[in-house]
Amino acid sequence: MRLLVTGGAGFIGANFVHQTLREHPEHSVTVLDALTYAGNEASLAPVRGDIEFVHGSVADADLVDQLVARHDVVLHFAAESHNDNSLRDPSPFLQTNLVGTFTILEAVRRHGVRLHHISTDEVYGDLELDDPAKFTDQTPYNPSSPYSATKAGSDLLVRAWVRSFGIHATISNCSNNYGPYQHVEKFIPRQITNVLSGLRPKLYGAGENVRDWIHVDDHNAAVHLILERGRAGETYLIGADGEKNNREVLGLILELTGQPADAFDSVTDRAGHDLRYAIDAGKLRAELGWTPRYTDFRDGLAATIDWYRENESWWRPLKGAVEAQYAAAGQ
Ligand code: NAD
Ligand code: TDX
Repeated sequence: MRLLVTGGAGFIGANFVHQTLREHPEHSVTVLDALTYAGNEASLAPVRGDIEFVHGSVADADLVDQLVARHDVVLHFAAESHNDNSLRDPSPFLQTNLVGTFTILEAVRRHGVRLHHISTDEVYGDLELDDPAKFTDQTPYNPSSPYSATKAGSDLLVRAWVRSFGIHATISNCSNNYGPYQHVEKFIPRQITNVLSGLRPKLYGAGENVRDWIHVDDHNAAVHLILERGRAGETYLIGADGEKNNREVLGLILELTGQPADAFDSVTDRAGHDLRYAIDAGKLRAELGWTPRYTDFRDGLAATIDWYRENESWWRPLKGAVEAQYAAAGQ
C-alpha cells in the first residue's frame, strides 16, 4: 500500500517510518510534515533515500488533497503534542489538531481513502491513584488540558465523519510512549539529557502522578496490526500495563546514569496536572493478537539512555531553548 504518514518527522511518526521500512517493505511511504520546532528531518536521515518527504502542513487543504489522492491510507500522527506548551499558548493546538484533522477528513472523504487516526489516552481525563479502573473504549471523554481537549475534539470529528459520511477510519488511543528520537521537552528525554548536560533533573510537584509507559515500537507494531486487521469505525486502546509514578521513573534514570537518588529538584507543578492514566488493552490483545515486546521497562529505559548518549548531535541543538522556556516558568 501507498502510506501517507503525517507528522513523520516527529517522535512516534519517525519511529513508525523506520519500523515500516524495516518490517513491512511491501509498503511505500510518503511523509507530510510541517517541520515545526518538534519536527526534525535528522530523525529520518537513515531512511531518507527510501521515502518521499513533503514539507507542508496538514491544514493546507490543496496540498493535502493532492497527496491524499495518490495514496491508499493516511496515518495521521501530526499534532501539537506537548501539554506544557498548550498551557502557554493553545492556539497552534487548535489549528493543527482540529483544523488539520478536519482537513485530512475532508480529503479522505473526497477520495475514498482510508484513515488511521493516532490519538492519546488523555482524551479520557484522569483516574484516582487508588482506583482499580483503567480506560477502555467505553470510557466517557473528559479531557483536562488544551492539548487533550483538541485531541478529544479531533477524535470526535473522525467518529462523526465515520457515522455521517461513511469514511473508512480507525482510531487508536495510546498511553505515554518512550524511546529514541523523543523531543527533549518530554519527561524522560528531558531528565536523561539534563543528567548528560550536568543539570539536575526536574520533577513536577511530589512526583506521584502515574503514567502508563509503553515503548514506541510496541505502539507502532499495534498501529501496523490495526492497519492490517482493524475493523472500520473501531477504536483500539494501546497500552502495555506499564504504570509507574514519575518519582519511580526518575529514580530509575538516576540509578542507571550513576547519580545519587536525591540528585533532582522539585519544581512548580503543572497546572491542572492529570493524576493517573491507565489503559486496558484487552480488545487489542484479544481481537488483533497484539502483545508488547518491551516488557521490561528498566531494559527499555537503559537502551533509551544509551541512545541519547550516542546521539548527542541529534538533541544538543534543541536543549538550550527548551530549558530556557522551562526556567521562565519556574520548571
Ligand atoms: P511530536 O511533537 O514529537 O511530533 C509531531 C510532528 O508533527 C512533528 O514532526 C511536527 O513537525 C509535525 N507537525 C506539527 N504540526 C503540523 C502540521 N500542521 N502539519 C504537518 N505536520 C505537523 O509528537 P509525538 O509524540 O510523535 O506524537 C505523535 C502523535 O501521537 C500525536 O498525534 C500525539 O497526540 C499522539 N500520541 C503521543 C503520545 C506520546 O507519548 N508522545 C502518546 C499517545 C498519542
Ligand atoms: O520536566 C518534567 N517533569 C515532570 O515531572 C516534565 C516535562 C514532565 N513531568 C511530568 C508530567 C507528567 O506527569 O512527567 C509526566 C510526563 O510528562 P510529559 O512527558 O509531558 O507527558 P504527558 O503530559 O503525560 O503527555 C504525554 O503522553 C500522552 C505526551 O506528551 C502526549 O503527547 C501524549 O498524548
